[in-house]
Amino acid sequence: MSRRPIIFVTRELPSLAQRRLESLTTVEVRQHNSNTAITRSQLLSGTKDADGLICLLSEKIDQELLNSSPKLKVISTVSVGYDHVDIPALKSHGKVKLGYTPDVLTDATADTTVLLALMASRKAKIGLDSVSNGKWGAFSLARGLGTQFTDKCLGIVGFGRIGEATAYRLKPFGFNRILYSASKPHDDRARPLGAEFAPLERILKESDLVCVCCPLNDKTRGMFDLDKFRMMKRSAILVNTARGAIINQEDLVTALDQELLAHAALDVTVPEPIAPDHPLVRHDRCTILPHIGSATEETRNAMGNLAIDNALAGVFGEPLKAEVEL
Ligand code: 8YV
Repeated sequence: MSRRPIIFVTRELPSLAQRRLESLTTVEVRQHNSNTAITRSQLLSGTKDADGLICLLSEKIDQELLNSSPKLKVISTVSVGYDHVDIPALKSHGKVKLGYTPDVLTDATADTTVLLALMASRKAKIGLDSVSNGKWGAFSLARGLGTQFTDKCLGIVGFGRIGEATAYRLKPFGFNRILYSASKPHDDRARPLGAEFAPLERILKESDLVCVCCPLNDKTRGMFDLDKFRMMKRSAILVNTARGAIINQEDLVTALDQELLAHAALDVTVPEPIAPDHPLVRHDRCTILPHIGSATEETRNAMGNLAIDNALAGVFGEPLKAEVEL
């Protein structure tokens, strides 16, 4: 009798997906079931005999891992982003498919962008701190005032699924214009929103709220640096729910200190977790969430299930439900 394919899973999945994983009978599931992140050597030894791997964005998938896993047919990442995967190495290796989890996390991530935009515009960080530190004080008509989005300009950097969903959510707040940047214009998707394709520089110059929704790659790494912050309105808000490395964080500290922009609201940082004494964490005009973009029951279970589907398809040589074209 031929052996059952082995799928190695680097973390516990959300409860419903985890139950499904545990009920699988056509494959042997091996799981690193600890609350702490898997170490590199645990990842390499767990994947060594595996036909399939279910992994997270924090786990580096590179040439060394491919070389040490001769049976591997599929890598199934529980994420839409795959900047942790060495794509050229995977491409030249040629025998391993890459599955990911697009679409199912679009709504949750766009919701988080809106959450951060509102937190920043209404100075929620200072307000929350004042409540918990006993500094709420007497009601003031003049202090702690935020801004609103009515008649302002919205800039969306990256107009994929999440960028588009973000624009749909934010439009009803009353923006009078929406600008977007992308590698090419998306006229059909932009038309119903009345969104205009624009170069990044124009977006930075004209927008009151700039939302970063693009993938991390060679073109976008460090894209937001001091030069770019100098182009922004001093009253502008920057929200990043994509990847921390798209922003040069040292430059962001300088830009906030020099009041080149009003507020940065981040769901992603470098590293994650960011140190609690990092100047961005300490800054009144920087709001940071711990990478919760996709962190809802519904979304994380859907991501887990899609990752299982991709892994199962891959180990049995079938087309993946959501495959990255290499
Ligand atoms: C995920 C993300 O929660 O999907 C992505 O690319 O950044 C997050 O939404 C994370 O990847 C979990 O692995």
